[in-house]
Amino acid sequence: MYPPKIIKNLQKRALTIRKHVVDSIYLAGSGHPGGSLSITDILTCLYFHEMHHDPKNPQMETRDRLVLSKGHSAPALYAALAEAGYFEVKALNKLRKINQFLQGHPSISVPGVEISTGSLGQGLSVGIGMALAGKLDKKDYHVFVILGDGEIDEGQIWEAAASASHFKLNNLIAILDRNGLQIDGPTEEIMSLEPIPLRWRAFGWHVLEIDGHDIEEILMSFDEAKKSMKPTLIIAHTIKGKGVSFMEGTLSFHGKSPTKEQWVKALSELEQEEQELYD
Ligand SMILES: Cc1ncc(C[n+]2csc(CCOP(=O)(O)OP(=O)(O)O)c2C)c(N)n1
Ligand SMILES: [Mg+2]
Repeated sequence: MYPPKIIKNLQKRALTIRKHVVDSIYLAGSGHPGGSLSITDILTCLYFHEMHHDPKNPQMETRDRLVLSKGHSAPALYAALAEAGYFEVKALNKLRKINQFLQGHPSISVPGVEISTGSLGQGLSVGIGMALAGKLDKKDYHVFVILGDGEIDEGQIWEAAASASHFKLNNLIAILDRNGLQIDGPTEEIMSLEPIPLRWRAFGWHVLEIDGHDIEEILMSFDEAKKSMKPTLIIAHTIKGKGVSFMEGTLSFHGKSPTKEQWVKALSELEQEEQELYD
């Protein structure tokens, strides 16, 4: 159990990040709101509670590492990094603009970004390299990798899954953003994934299932993952577009910016939710 104050503070932080996601994609005129909003609560818990990191010293050797393998959700990562203090919040307003540093997919030129991503399927392999290095160097950091459910269609994910258990990487925690949608439709129609828990257990992983918008469940799943002797997959059941009514559970906001009217409506919904938290 976590104190209600901790939970509430993280919920407030997540709303701030959701507002940045909506604002920055609106101002950019393009981007991926759906998959950014589905991982916002997870990223908030990582950067504002779970991870050992220092925005003033992004290269600190003992830091926990985060790999955003589903790189198209960069707006949520940038918002979390800016709120954490890696760079100025106002930089978010220049998302995807020519000659600005926050491009559509994460790049290592951005403070706090561990690895450039965007080509799906590669991040788990990179996370394995980081986790293996941690073992070899006898450092006790953890590596977190956020995967999309459509992304795990990629064959490279399964080679990586096999090697993580082979190398006994219990310092590796993968989080599957199980929002049920990929670019062309529902995951089970495009390339059925189930039974996900059995498949990953067969590959030697410890598997947990949580509500990926429940702050307490997210925090507790990290605690449990860190006790495991195996790499852990946290299947986080989420809603694509979470927090904005007309984006929730839809394919249409996978990769599309809101119109001006939609932007205003989205912000007013998020602000109302924020107000309720402060009451
Ligand atoms: C190798 C590769 N193929 C195709 C794409 C284009 N693409 C970007 S997002 C996406 C859908 C991913 O679905 P999912 O992993 O479920 O992401 P989410 O639902 O979290 O947005 C695709 C196909 C890509 N970025 N990389
Ligand atoms: Mg998905």
